[in-house]
Amino acid sequence: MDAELIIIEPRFADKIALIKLNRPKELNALNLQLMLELKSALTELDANNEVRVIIITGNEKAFAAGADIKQMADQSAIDMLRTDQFSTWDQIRKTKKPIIAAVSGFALGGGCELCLLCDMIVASETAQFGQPEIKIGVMPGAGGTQRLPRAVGKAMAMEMILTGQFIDANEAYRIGLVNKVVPVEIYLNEAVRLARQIAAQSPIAVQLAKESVLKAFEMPLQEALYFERKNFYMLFATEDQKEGMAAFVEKRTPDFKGK
Ligand code: DAK
Repeated sequence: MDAELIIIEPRFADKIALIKLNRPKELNALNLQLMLELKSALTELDANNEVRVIIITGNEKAFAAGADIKQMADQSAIDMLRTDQFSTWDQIRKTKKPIIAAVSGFALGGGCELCLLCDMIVASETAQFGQPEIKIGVMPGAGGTQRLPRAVGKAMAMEMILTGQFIDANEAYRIGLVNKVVPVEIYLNEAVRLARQIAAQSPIAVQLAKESVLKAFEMPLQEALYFERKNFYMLFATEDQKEGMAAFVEKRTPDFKGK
């Protein structure tokens, strides 16, 4: 795929791939082209057996400062409805492999929502998160009003969404929005370290575990528990389950093949 606004860096030796958002002058504002490229990259990497974990990152100054306000400014409601340009976001949600957001600088509006669509967030000490849409006369539209309260609870989500104020990385950690906060020099390495740990597991178990965790936010408890149990049973059809349990008994490291 010829991408202009993202850089894809496969690291097959580690079974991971990095996607770098690359509109630095615009603080990685998520315009339609960038979102389409991101969607295609995720679709390709999700289908690539050499890749088990995907990292999305930006640069030190910005993960992404939101959807591109200049591109949206003159749109009418009917334009938006007719083109449904934002449906690319649904595709990101459908990625089966785990996605880690490695965040430094601004993660605002759609940028924060993109983080919320990822499965884990590693933040640099300089990261700032916010849903400032209220300040430009709108509100979050890519999941912020739903995923943020599920991640951090109603009180903090309300405050962030209704005031538009940003929170810093330590506050994001305190309220459970991010997994860890590390110095800016190492945030990407830290995300890679986390990705490698996951990539060493059985990819089928990882996929079904991710799918099951996401159901916690989408289904009533009883149905979700049933869904979890079926996934658990299904893993007994894999060679990786046999390998994992045999390796435990034989006191060796398992070699998961993804079969
Ligand atoms: N869009 C377009 N350009 C942006 C931008 C954005 N979101 N954020 C920054 N830029 C551009 C600036 O216009 C500036 O460009 P020039 O003027 O130099 O040409 C350049 O990036 C550098 O920005 P600043 O000069 O403003 O830099 P500062 O360090 O002074 O300030 C800032 C950084 C991040 C505090 C500030 O740029 C800012 O407040 N940016 C806007 C943040 C924001 O309001 N974000 C939310 C946007 S609304 C949906 C999907 C997604 C969405 C909605 C629905 N569906 C699936 C339905 C998402 C909506 C949004 O994200």
